[in-house]
Amino acid sequence: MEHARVRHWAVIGVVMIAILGGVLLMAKSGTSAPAGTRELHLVVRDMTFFMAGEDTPNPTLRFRAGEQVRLVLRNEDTGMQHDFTVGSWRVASPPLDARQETVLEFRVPERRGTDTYSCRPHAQMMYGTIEVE
Ligand SMILES: [Cu+2]
Repeated sequence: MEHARVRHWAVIGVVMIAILGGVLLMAKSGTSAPAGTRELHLVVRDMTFFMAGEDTPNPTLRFRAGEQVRLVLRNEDTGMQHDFTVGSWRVASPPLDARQETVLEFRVPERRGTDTYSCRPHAQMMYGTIEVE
């Protein structure tokens, strides 16, 4: 009986710590963008787009129709200019030199389906899919 009670409180303690950790994590990640804005960080290296910290080349970007996006783009390719554009959305960054970074803020169209993003100077190889759901 006594043993079961101790275990009961231990379980509650673990759950409380998990909830607290989740709240802290949410507070921390929410500092850079206003509520409801999706923020993503894209990096260009070796003529390829990557999500910062990941290694899937030219990853599929997923958005919700109508959502606000804050896209941070960084060019890490030495000696080469790159940009980011979604032609059908009229979204385009300026060309970035190596080690340059820019922030694009835009609203995803209210239309589900797929679109394509690319780098204009290298659109033949630097492109990927956007899925809007
Ligand atoms: Cu490029």
